[in-house]
Amino acid sequence: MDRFIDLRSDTVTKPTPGMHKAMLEAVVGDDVFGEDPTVNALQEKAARLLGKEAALFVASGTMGNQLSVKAHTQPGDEVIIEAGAHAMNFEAGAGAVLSGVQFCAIPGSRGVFDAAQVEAAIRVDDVHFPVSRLVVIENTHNRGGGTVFPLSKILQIRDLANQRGLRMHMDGARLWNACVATGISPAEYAAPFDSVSVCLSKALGCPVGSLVLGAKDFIKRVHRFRKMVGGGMRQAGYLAAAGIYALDHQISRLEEDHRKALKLAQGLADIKNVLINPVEVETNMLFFDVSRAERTAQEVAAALRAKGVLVLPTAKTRLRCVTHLDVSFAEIDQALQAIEGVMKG
Ligand code: TLP
Repeated sequence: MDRFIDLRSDTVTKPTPGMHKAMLEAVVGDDVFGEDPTVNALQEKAARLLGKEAALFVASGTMGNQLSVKAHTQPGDEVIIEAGAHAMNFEAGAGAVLSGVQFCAIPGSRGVFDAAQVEAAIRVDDVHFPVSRLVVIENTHNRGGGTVFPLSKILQIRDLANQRGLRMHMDGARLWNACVATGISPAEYAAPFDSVSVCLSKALGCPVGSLVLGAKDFIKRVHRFRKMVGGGMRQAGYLAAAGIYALDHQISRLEEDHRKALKLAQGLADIKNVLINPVEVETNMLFFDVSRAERTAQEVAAALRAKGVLVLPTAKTRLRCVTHLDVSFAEIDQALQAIEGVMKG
C-alpha cells in the first residue's frame, strides 16, 4: 500500500513544508544552559497565549502530565481524576511510580464530571485516608470521544477546589480543539488551573513536543523534575521552531478537522451494523461500535488495513477514528467506502 489513510490518531501528522523551513532556519543553543533562543521564544509565546507566568518545553504529553502531578503532590496523596483519563490509564502507571500518588477515579459522562462528584470524592481529614490534593481535568477528553469540558463546570470545580484547598491540573493535550470548537480562548480555559499541559504533536504537525504552564515557582519545580527524568534537551530549538510555527499557523485550521470528523460520523451512521451517534462528535475524534456485525474491532481494523485505511481498536467491539491535517475530505469519502465494504463482507 503506497499511502494509508491514517485515522488512528492525530499524533501521526507530519511537518508541512512551512514548518520544515522554520525548523531548518531555527537559531539554536544549549537549552540545558537555558541558551536556546528558540526554545525560550516558544515558552514565552505559550505562556502569553495561556495567560500563565511561565512555560516549559517537554518531550511529550505524558511527561507534561506526570511532571505536573509530581510537582503538585507528595507521595501518598490522592489525585481526583475521571475514570477514563489518559493520565491515569495510558501513562504506564507513572503516577504511582514517579509520584507515589494514588488516583481516585470518578465516572464522567463522556469524560465530563461536575463539582458535586469532586466534592463527594474529597477525603475527610482522618489518619486512615490519603490526602486529596489535586483534581485533573482532560480537555478535550480522549476516551470520552473528543469531548469538550464545559468552562462553566470547570469554574464550579475551581470554586470548590478553592474552598477545600485542592490544586487543579488540565491535561490539555487537545486544548486547541476545545478552543476552536467553543470560541473560548486558551487563556480563558487555562485561568482556573494551577497548571496546564498542552501538546504540539497532536494534529498540528509537530514531530515532538508539549508544554507545561503555570506559576514561576511551579515551573521551576517541574524543570528540576524534567532534568531528573532525563528530559533536558540540548539544541531543542529545532523542535521548538516547529512549535512556534504550529501555534502561529495550525490552530485555526482545526475547525476543518472537526468538519471532517462530523462528515465521517454522519457517513458511518448510515453504514449497516455500525453504531455511532454523530451528535456526540464535538471535535476531531469519534468512536464507533461494531458489535452488531458480530466482528471484533481487531478483525474490522485488519480488514480495513488491507483496504488502505488505518483505524484504532480501543475495546473488543469499539474503534476510534481521529481526523487531522494529513487526511483530506476526499480521503474521508474513501475511508467511508472502505468501511462500508468491510461491514458488508
Ligand atoms: N494520546 C495518544 C495515545 O495515547 C494513543 C492518542 O493517540 O490519543 N493526554 C491525552 C488526552 C492524550 O490523548 C495523550 C496521547 C496524552 C496525554 C499523551 O501524549 P504523548 O503521547 O505525547 O505522551
